Amino acid sequence: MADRFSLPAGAVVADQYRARVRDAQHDPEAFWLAQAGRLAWHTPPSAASRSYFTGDVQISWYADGQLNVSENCLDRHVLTQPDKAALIWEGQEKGQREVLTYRDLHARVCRLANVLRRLGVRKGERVAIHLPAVAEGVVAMLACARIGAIHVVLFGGFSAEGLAERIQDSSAGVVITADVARRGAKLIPSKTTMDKALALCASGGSVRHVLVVSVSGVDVPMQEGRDLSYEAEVAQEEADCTPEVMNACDPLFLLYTSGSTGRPKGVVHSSGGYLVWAGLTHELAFDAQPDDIFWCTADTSWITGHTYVVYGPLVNGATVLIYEGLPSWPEPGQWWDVIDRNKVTVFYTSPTVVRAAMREDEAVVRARSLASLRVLGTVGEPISPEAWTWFSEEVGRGQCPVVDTWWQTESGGVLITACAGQVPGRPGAAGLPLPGVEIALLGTQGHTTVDGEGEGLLCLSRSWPGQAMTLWQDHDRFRQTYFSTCPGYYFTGDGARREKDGYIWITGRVDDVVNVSGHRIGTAEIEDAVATDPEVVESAAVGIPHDLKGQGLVVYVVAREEGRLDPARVARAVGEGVGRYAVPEKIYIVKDLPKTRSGKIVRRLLRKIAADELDNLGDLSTLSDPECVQALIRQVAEQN
Ligand code: 6R9
Repeated sequence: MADRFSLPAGAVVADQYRARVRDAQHDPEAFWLAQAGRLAWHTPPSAASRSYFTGDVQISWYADGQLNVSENCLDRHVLTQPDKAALIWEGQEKGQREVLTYRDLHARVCRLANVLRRLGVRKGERVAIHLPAVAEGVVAMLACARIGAIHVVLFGGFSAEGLAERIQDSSAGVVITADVARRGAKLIPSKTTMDKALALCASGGSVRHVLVVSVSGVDVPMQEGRDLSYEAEVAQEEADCTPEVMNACDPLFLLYTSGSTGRPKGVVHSSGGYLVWAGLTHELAFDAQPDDIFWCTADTSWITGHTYVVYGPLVNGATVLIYEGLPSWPEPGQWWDVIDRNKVTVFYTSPTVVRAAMREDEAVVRARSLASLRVLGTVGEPISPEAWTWFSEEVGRGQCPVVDTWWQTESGGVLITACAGQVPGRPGAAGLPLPGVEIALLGTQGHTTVDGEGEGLLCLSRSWPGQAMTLWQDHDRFRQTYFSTCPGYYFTGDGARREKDGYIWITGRVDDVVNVSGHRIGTAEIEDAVATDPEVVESAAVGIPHDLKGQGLVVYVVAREEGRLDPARVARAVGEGVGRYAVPEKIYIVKDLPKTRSGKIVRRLLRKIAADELDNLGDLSTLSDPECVQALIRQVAEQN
């Protein structure tokens, strides 16, 4: 039972927080049912969780409740605060700024929702959204929610192949893309890449229409009958649209993420439970206040963008900021200026951004006021105590709590953090599980729990409202992936250490997932892309520590014939198969990979060799050919 009690006596937390944890433990069903009261329901739910982690596995929250997510994020606030800014958008070009009130955002969402309906999109159909950081990204998600379509937001960095795979898997009927995406001085050809992707989809692919948002106004090829101008289409529609009444367990969206096996997983989130979780965690983690200007710098194609650019803050009636530009283009300090110009109160970003800022001249951050900031947060990867302290002192001027938030695509929202104003932060530690979140550390075999202080596989012993319901059209894979390693528990894929007073330190992924600047990259995905080259016999991708990116990706490739394969060609295969963001730091062409006698690649060794940690290679006696290690070290040294 020890794992049930997530708040040890030694933890120094605010009374309100302690009371919440106690209530949640005392009667979880009542606690979570009360949380449903955050939302406006067409039919309020009569029960909270009907979830179980055994047998077939079922994740079911507020099952008999009915609601519409966009109504919760918009209409409710249009009634009470129509003129409050919902969304402040700043473009990367000087002076580009737009403020959408709740009334404005509601109108835009309704117009697009009407377009989608006119194009035949019905409840339950998938709509793919492939947009840069423009207001239309938010509008598109909420428009889908309004008519009960399931949105699938796709990362701008995916290659045509990467897009095609996901569009086919989700069989989206409509795609919303842009002419181009601006990235500093570069223009990324979004529409052209999408055209290639659609050409790759099997003949008779599911996509009927492509709506093209004009970001820079450049001319792009439009396919007659299929492609439509977003602006021309929305201009024809009314600013009102009757919302579809949805069941709480109807999917709101699916979002692809990487795992240990090749194919990306379409994580499916619910309408009711997810929205409760988005609202509750936005409020708790960041101590959200009505007059906040909330800036989460995440791209909307990441779960962080879904939950903390769109659903969490908007369901709570807050003001969110979206900035299209890079932190240091055309010169360092852009993001600090965005904070000062817009009086941002909560700034939520990634450790990679913090590390990059730390490398700049201190004068850059010190020349800015940053006085509006109240709370700082990070997500996506561990933040070192040094980076945490720098963020707190230089950006927060020693005045703002820093919340390191640990969570995942599958969790819908934050699970572990030191809630601002409630739980004291501790540099390097993620914090405590949120009230009602019951974590357990399990032994490496997944059968014994680690009580109190100790280290183990990070699991959850009970469902929470934001938990993903399944993987798109593959419930069996869902069960296998998350519920078989530690029977009876949800296994996160991470390892963790717990201190005496309950603080959790995340020790990193224990599966074959590499975290490059917060991008979750499955090594199998990389290896699959490399394998498309006929000159490749086999390959192994591993992650090694990287100063700026947290982890860097290294790939070892065995070529069919010496001299016929070079690293640039392998890099191209990854760029084309997955996307440029996944191109490895370093590619080694080697003669052989170290394997166990049963033929398993020994990644531990590959990691150490790539990281140049040669003093302690560990036990080599289990290798089928221990000699290969010295040869490998030599080959790597030659290519460095
Ligand atoms: C929200 C998000 C999830 C994986 C997760 C873990 C790593 C996320 C972290 C963190 C240490 C943190 N991760 N936050 N590791 N400290 N605060 O990142 O979702 O893209 O699905 O990645 O990222 O390994 O399992 P997602």
